[in-house]
Order: sequence, then structure tokens, then C-alpha cells
Amino acid sequence: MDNKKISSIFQEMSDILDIRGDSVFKINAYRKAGLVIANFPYDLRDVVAKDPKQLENIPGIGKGLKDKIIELVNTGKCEECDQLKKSIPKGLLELLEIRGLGPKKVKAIYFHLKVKSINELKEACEKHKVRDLPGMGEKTENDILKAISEHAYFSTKRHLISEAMQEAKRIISYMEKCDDVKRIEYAGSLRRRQETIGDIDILVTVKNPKKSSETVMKHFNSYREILTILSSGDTKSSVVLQSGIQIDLRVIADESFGAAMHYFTGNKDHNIKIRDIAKRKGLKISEYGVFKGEKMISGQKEEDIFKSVGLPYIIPELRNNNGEIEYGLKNKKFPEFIELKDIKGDLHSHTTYSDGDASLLEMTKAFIAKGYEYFAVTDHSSVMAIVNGMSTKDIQRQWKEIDELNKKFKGKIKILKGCEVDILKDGSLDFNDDVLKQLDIVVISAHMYGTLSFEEQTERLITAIENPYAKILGHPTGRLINKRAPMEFDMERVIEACVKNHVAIEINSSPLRLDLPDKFIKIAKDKGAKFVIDTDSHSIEQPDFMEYGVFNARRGWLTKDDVLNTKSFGKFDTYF
Ligand code: DGT
Ligand code: CA
Ligand code: CA
Ligand code: ZN
Repeated sequence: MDNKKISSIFQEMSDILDIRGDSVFKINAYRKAGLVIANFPYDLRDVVAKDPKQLENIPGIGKGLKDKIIELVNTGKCEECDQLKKSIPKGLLELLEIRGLGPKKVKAIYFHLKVKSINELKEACEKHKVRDLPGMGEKTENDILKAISEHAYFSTKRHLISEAMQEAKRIISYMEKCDDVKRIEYAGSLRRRQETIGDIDILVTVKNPKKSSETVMKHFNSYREILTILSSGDTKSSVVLQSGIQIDLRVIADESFGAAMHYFTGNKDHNIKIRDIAKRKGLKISEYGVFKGEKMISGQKEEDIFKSVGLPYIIPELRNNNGEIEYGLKNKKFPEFIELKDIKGDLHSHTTYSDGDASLLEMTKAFIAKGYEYFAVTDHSSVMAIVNGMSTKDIQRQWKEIDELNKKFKGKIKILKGCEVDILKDGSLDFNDDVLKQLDIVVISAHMYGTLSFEEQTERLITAIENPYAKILGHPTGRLINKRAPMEFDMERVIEACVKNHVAIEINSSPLRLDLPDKFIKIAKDKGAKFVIDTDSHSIEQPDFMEYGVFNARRGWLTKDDVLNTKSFGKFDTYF
């Protein structure tokens, strides 16, 4: 643990003591120690190793703090600090990250309003509860709201897969213009289609490594979108783009391409397990190839790596060391996982009848361009006033237009009548049965009351799922990646209710949602659930999101059979 980290722990301790209302003496002791350590010229690890007594000569460090420093250096933690941390609600520490909020304000907000998370604080500000607290006012409230949105923006270091994918495609097509590049691929979490991406990893092979590496590196480092070059060597360069995304590019020999692709695709735990198996077989796997003693026996193709340890090819989406290796060793073969080309239609979309950007006609043309057999228009129900939800009159007008368009585009596409009906607080649906029974597709979604208690939320969702007209449970957790936390409820019970009532579970393909999240997909599949992968399109470009939903489904081990919209209309709807 370095000085910086120790200093920030002490700083945090003083903040916690301050929020708790501990003695000023103690609060200041920690605060001072934090500052001193931040500016201390020697590494505390060296001091502890050589002569821990010297710590007491540092101004502001007494015996108590000396012992804590030794404990932190030696064990990486500090018992008393951990205790202290547990003594206040976790969210309060998060509040301190908001610019302009010190322990005093956090304490007042917690004490008077019982606010203990950033989300709750945001709500309190929006309801103008903060301005009446002692020492605060309208301005404080506005400042806090502004700081909260900045915090959300800047604290998200992981990128949406769609953003990373766009950048990766752009850099690859730029690099392909360099004559010395033989092959180029992206690896890492992007190739595994993880829902968020830390950085982009690119592999390049060259015709002649000795001659070409330098040219390739030069070409890469001259990419116009680069904000800063973090490091650049003979075979590796790391840069940050103006968009804030980091790219690591590596140049490798073509004979090692497979081994490097495997290594840099990861994830790390998957790699480690594969290498362990190889070791037991007397082989060594590295990013350069498969070796027997000194001799490289394979590694040009990625399949070589799996073959060498007795495994069938494992698709990148599954490489998480989550049972894929054991499954492959045992079964020698994987199921055929769903692919984008299996999708026959989209069952969740919006038009200008509610909050969509495009007209029904424009959306129809966009879905025809996808080559689909059908799509469902599912504009919002009336309770969603903020997104211009439809009244009963609106939806009847829409049905008329759908009938006309269906005549016009007969043989090209079939438009299904649908609605994204809001789940109300008590679990009832926001359209009367008379409307619901006339619809082909009813997506039930919770957009409000995201903060009900675990029990209430579970009951609310199950009540909605039990409604005989419910067909698809839309974006089940309600999360927005990097923006809004998922609702809290008993996922297993909700999945079971869907299975029992033949309600399909949505895999919402919007890169901001990816909801149901991949970690629950396999659980739901094992419980016998059926899925719909749809895009929730609000514009004519968004039908393209479908691939992200399919990636997510593959990460959840889904095959074509698990997903209803791989079948024609008339076939899948019997499930409802
Ligand atoms: P990210 O960037 O955080 O979204 O996730 P990754 O998986 O792309 O991670 P990254 O960029 O740090 O590294 C790319 C791959 O390189 C990773 O998936 C596996 C491999 N790798 C990196 N560090 C290690 C390591 O220490 N051991 C092993 N066995 N593999 C590693
Ligand atoms: Ca990465
Ligand atoms: Ca990386
Ligand atoms: Zn929607």
C-alpha cells in the first residue's frame, strides 16, 4: 500500500468521525495525518521495513497512528478503520464524493432527511427538501444537483459496449490503410461482448516483424482521434482517444496470432485455468504459442489452444471461467448458440405515437430494411405522461394506421399491434382489459416506483406477471448502465412467475440497458424461461441494437430455441 492510499484512508477516517460527531481532536488528528502523509517524501513501506520507530518522528503521527500505518503496510488493511467504516451507512461515504459536500453537510442531510445515497439525495433536491436545512438554500440545492450529474458522468470509467465497438471499428479501418498490417482484430472484453468495456485491446500481425513494427506503431500513434499517448514501445502502444476510451495495441508475429488472440481475449481467470490444464499435460501455453519444452508446437490459430488441452472451441462470450471449461471437457461439444441471423422480428419499438423520434411509417421501413418478417409497435401507455403515453383514443387511431400499413406492405412485413403497458404501483396494468385483449403483444414494464422495498417490488412485479394479458416482461431490472441502479427484488421468484404464467422475459438490446443482464439469463434459462430479444427502438437507427442483445443472450448460453422471436409469428405466440 503506497503513501497515497494510506493518506486517503486517513482522510476517509476523519470524514467518518466527523459525520459521526466524534471528538474534534480525533477528527483533526486523522485529517492532519492524511495531509502529512500525502506530502511525505519517503515511501512509508521503506520506513516500516527499515525502522518502524522512525514513524513517530513524522510530525502529526503519534503512537496510535504509527501502529495503524504499520498494520496497513503489512496487511493492507486496518481493523479499526474497517469497524469505523461499518458504523455509518455505506452511501454516506459516496455522498462525500459529490463536489461541495463535506462531512458537515452530509451529516446535516443524513440527520434531517435520512438521505443515505446519491440517488436519494438527488430525489430530495428535486423535491426541494434540501433548501430548508440549516445553512443551505436554493443555491446549495442547485449546486448539489449539478455536482451529482457531473459525478455520474465522471465516475463512469467503463464504457458502453456500443461506444467501444464504434471506436474499435474506426481504428481498425484506419489501421487497415497501413500496408504493413497483415491481420488486425479486437480482443479483450469487447470480443467477449461484456456489457461494459474498460479499454479496447487490438492485435496486429505484420508480414515482417523486424521491418514493419515501427511503421505500424508510427501509423497508430498518428491516429487523429488520439488525445494522449500513455506509452509507446516497439510492440505495444497505449493511447487515450478524445472520447476518453483507451486503446492498447500490440504487434505480434503472425505465427503467434491464435495464442495471442486467446491470451488477450481473456478473461484472466479463463486463461489461468486453461494454462493450468496445459501444465498438467506437460505443455506450456503463453501468448506466443503452445510449447512442449522449448519447442513451439502450435498457436497460429486460436483453435490450437483449445485443442492442446482437449477442449472444443469456446466462443469468446463464454470465456469467464463460469463453468465453460468444465462443460467443454465433459461434453466435448457446445450447443449451437443463437446468432443475429436467427432473429425474425422485433417485438418492442416506439413511434411518434409516444416518445419515439420516427413515425410509424418510418419505423416500418426501418424494420423492412432489417429483413424481418414482423415487428410490434409498442408505444407507451397513458400513465407515462412524461413520454407522451397513449390514451385509448390514440391507440385506436394507431390500430387504424397499422391496418392500412399492413395492407400496403403485405408480403414485406407484418406490423403487430402492441403496447408497452406500465406496471402501476400495486402491480395492476395501465390499460383496461378491453384494450389489452385486442393487442398481439403486451410488454409490461416498470418505469416508476423503482425504490419500493424488496418485498413490495417482488409482489408488484409478480402481480403484473400474473395478469392474463401480460406477454413480455420488459427490461426486468430497470437499470440504466452507469446511470441508474437496478430495482431491488427477488429475481428468482420473478423468473419463476414468468415461467409459470408463460410470460417471456425480455433481453432489451439497448446498450444502455442490456436488461435482463447476462448473469441472470442462464439462471432464467435453467428455470425454463423463454426469452424475447428486442431493441426498444425509439428511432430508425436503433433496430441495429439487436446484435447487442444477441451477444448478451450468447453470454447467457441461449440457443435459438430459447428465444421466441427466432420463430415466425403464428408459431411463437402460442407460448403466451
Ligand atoms: P476490461 O478492459 O477491463 O474491460 O477487461 P479486459 O478483459 O479486456 O482486460 P484487459 O484489457 O486488462 O486485458 C485483456 C486481456 O488480457 C484479459 O482479458 C486477459 C489478458 N490478461 C491481462 N492481464 C492478465 C494477467 O495478469 N494474466 C493472464 N493470464 N491474462 C491477463
Ligand atoms: Ca480491455
Ligand atoms: Ca487492455
Ligand atoms: Zn420501451
